[in-house]
Amino acid sequence: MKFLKVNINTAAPRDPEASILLIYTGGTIGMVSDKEDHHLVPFDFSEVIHRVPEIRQFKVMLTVLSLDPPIDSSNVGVEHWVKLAQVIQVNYHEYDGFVILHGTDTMAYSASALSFLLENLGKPVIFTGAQVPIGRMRTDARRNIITALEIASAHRKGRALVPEVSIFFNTVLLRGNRSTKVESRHFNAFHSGKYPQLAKAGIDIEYNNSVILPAPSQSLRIYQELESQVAVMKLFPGINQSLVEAMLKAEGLKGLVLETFGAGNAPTYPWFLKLLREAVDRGITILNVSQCEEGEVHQGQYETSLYLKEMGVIGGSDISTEAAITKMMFVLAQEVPHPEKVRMLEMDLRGEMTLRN
Ligand code: ASN
Repeated sequence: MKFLKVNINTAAPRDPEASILLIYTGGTIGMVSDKEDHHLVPFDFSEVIHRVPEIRQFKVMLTVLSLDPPIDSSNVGVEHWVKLAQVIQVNYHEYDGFVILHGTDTMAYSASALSFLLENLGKPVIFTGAQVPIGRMRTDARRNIITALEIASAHRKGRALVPEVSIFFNTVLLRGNRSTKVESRHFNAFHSGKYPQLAKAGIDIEYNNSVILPAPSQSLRIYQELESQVAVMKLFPGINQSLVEAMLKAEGLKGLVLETFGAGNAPTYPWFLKLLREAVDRGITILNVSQCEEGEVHQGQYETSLYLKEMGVIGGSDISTEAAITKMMFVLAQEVPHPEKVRMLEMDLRGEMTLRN
């Protein structure tokens, strides 16, 4: 996988307010209709930039890297996340901020993964994209790119206003690992129901400073390992024993995100309890997250979650599924003893969950 530097004719202002690295990975933002079949396929970024002439008015130094070839975000994998983290590390000191153009379908997963891979991040890493390709009249791409660039450049007294991995979309800036794609048709594609918006873009961009992560006191550390032997199991009434068994006994499985009902509840069928208990005893790490859009997991509130706690299932509080699966990939790849991995999953590492005592 490689990134190409795109030579674009942006203005190089004499007195730039910031320098930004724009990383194009693909997604609808840069798609065109395939001539034969009329389905959307990604296209070259040098074309994309021609559609946003406003960028030339920005007083920022802009460098563009483009994934070659660009991809639909359904094809994003662990290797793309590691590569993006490496690109940010290599360029970290040269730029004030990073904007990643990415398909919307898996953007919340990618933003979550990057939040874990980049520890002590002191600069903005903003994901954005579009619902309508940039070549179309009613595209939302132009506004999303321009606002993301503005937020990535925003600083006060030499410090970035938003030193974390976030998603800017439509009118809102959200913490990356708190976001979920909720819309496939309208422009307000992302939501973060369990955490306040970091900023809202109207006539002005209003920052909600009290909920933005503080600047770190230590320097950036990147991680390059993710464990891919993980799975998500969404519970539903009537779930079938052989399916649960096949999943829990899948060869090599190391971790499971269990999407439970309400405040972290699951069936108490004897076969279900037995399979879960055996999995935990085999060393499979299980993280309990709720299917609810609001509220959190509280293991032990009901009998239907008490046994999960007793057998060693970890309560995920209000973490989203996207953040839970990427956090699990990150934590299980660490070379630390198992109890330390459990402790990390219970902790709030990058603002991804709310801890309540
Ligand atoms: N399929 C596209 C993607 O995620 C959707 C989009 O970007 N709006 O790459």
